[in-house]
Amino acid sequence: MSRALLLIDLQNDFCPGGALAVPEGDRVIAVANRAMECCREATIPVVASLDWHPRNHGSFAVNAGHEAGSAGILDGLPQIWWPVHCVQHTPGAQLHPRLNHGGIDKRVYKGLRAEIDSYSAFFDNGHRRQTELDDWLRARDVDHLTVMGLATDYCVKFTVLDALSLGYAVDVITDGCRGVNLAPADSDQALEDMHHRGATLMTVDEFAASLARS
Ligand code: VGL
Ligand code: ZN
Repeated sequence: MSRALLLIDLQNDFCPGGALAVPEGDRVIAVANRAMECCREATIPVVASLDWHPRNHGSFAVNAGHEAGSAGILDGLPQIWWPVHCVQHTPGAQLHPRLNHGGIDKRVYKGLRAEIDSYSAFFDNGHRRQTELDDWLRARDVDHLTVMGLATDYCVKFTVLDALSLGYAVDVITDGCRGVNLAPADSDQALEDMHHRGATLMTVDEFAASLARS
C-alpha cells in the first residue's frame, strides 16, 4: 500500500502564451509545488507526464488539413484537431519554469507516435499501447494516486479514468487543475465524470491535511 503524486502535462504550451494555452494554466504551478513539498516530507514519489509529440503528429490541425478545434477521425478514433503543441525538445514542450523540477522523481512521455493521440498518461486513446507508467507504479507497490494538472477535460480526465479502471484509488486536486473548455462546462463535467467513476475530489489544502494526519 503506497501512494504517488501524478502531475499531468505542466508544460509551457498549456500555459498562457503557449500554443494550446489553457486559461489560468500557470495558476496550478504553485499548487503543484506545494503538493510536491508535502510529498517530499512524506516520502511520496512524484511522477510528471509530458505530452511529447513528433512534429508530424496526426492530431495537429495543420497535418490533418482541418481547422483547429474542429473534430474528425484519426486512425479510426474520434479526434479533436489541435494547434501544433508540445513538439519534442521545443521550449513549448518543457515543463513550466516555475515548477520545482527537482521534486520530480520520474517523467513519463506520451503522444510520441504520430498516428494516434494519447490523452491518458497510461494508454494511447485506442488503449492499444501502454506507457511505462503502470509498470513504474506497480514496481513501487503504488495503489493510491493523487492527480492534478492540465487539462482537466482531456489529459487529467482520461488519466484518472484509466487509473480507476486499472484499480488505483484516485484523488484529484481540483484547484490544481484547469481545463481547455471548448464548451464552457467541459471541465466541470469532467470532474463530475471522474467523481462518478470513483475518484475523490479534494483541494490541495485537504491533500496537505490528509498527509499530515497519516
Ligand atoms: C492535451 C489536448 C492535446 C492535454 C494534450 O494535456 O490535456 N490536450 N494534447
Ligand atoms: Zn497533445
